[in-house]
This record gives sequence, structure tokens and C-alpha cells, in this order.
Amino acid sequence: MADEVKIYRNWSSPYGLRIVWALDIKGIEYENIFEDLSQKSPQLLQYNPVHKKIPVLVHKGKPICESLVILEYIDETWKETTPLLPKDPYEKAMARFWAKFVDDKLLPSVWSVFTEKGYEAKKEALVPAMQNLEFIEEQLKGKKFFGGENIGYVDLALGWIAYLLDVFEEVLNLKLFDADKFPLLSGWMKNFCDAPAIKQHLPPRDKLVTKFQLFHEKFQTAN
Ligand SMILES: N[C@@H](CCC(=O)N[C@@H](CS)C(=O)NCC(=O)O)C(=O)O
Repeated sequence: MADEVKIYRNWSSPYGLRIVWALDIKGIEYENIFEDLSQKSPQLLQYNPVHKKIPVLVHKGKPICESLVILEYIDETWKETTPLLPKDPYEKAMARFWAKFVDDKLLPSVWSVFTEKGYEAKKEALVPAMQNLEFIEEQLKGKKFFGGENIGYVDLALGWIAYLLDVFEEVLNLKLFDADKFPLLSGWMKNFCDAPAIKQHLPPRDKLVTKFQLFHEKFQTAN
């Protein structure tokens, strides 16, 4: 029921989108509570006093924080529809490993291309980011999605790359991603963004460009 599930998020957070996508895939009704991160609500601070971040899922009044933890909670709570994680313990461990890789290594490496100052520093930062993407490309061999035929946990964790890389390229005026070098990832991006559960929640591209242009200016001018 809509009053049982609430998501605290904002319009653009890729972590928040993971949750929206997962709930949509599972067909769970929910209520969006949009936060202004420059002025966090008392409820958000009460629900996530440790990190003070979105997303927070509130189910029957109980908060769950951290997007990957929330995804697992969703999968275990609404078991009967479209599994996100594999059943097999080894496959499940591997999915957790790759989702953690996305958050611990891939995302920071791509983000550092964004935050580094100047063309040369950005080009240098691109090297580890591309190496990390190669690991991901390898994982897609023989599969449509990381979850197999359907979008699963790792796909949702990696979802940001499908719609943000191209926004970053425009903002940085720098080629980040060569589809010829990453044919599987390139196909995955298209399949992911075309899936109805994903597509309908993708933030407007022009709004993302404006947001990241402002961010980028801030990083380039910071001491
Ligand atoms: N590890 C967290 C990261 C969440 C996160 O970084 N959220 C950002 C928005 S994209 C946030 O709430 N930032 C507010 C702040 O840092 O004050 C997760 O997976 O949920």
C-alpha cells in the first residue's frame, strides 16, 4: 500500500533512483518524499542520523538507509516478484562483490575525472576509470544484463553510468566512453535505459546538464 512505503530522495540522485527502479520492477507502490539537500528535513535527519543522506526507505514506519542495503531489503521483503539477487549463494556473493566494486572503485574513479582540474589532470584520471570499466565489460560477456535476461541488483547499482556518462561528456567537453572499446557495456546502457521501469524515472537530461555544469564550475574554481 502506498502509505506503507516512502522514499526520501531527490530528483537526481543515482542512489535514490536505484530504489525507485527496484520498487517499480517489483510493482510496489510507494510515496516519493523529495528532499532539498541544502536544507534537509528533520524527518530525514531523524531517519538517517549517521550519514544524513538520501535515499532512505521507510517501510511501515521503519527506516532503512544506504541504497545497496535498501535494495537487499526490498528483494527479501517482496520475494514473490522479480528477484533482484540470484538465489545461488556463490552468484549472490558475486553480485554483492560487483555492486560494491561499483560504489567503492568505479564511481569514485569516474567522479575524479569530473572533479580534477584541467584537461591534463582529467586525462590522467581517465586511465583508472577506463580500467575499471574494462572489468565491468568483462562481466557482461554472454549476458544481456548483469542479472541475466532481467535487470537485477548489479544493473541497478551501475544504473547511473547508463544516463550520466554522456551528461559528463557534454559538461566536460571530453570523450569519456568509446562504444567500440566497450561494445557490451554500450549495448547494456541502451537496454537498461530502454526498459520501461527505468526509462520512466530517468531525470531530464537538460536539467542534469545544468546541475553538473554548476558542480563542475564549483570544482574548477575551488582552491
Ligand atoms: N552510500 C550512500 C550514498 C548516498 C549519497 O551519497 N547521497 C547523496 C545524494 S547523491 C546525499 O544525500 N548527499 C547529501 C550530503 O552528503 O549531505 C548510498 O548508497 O545510499
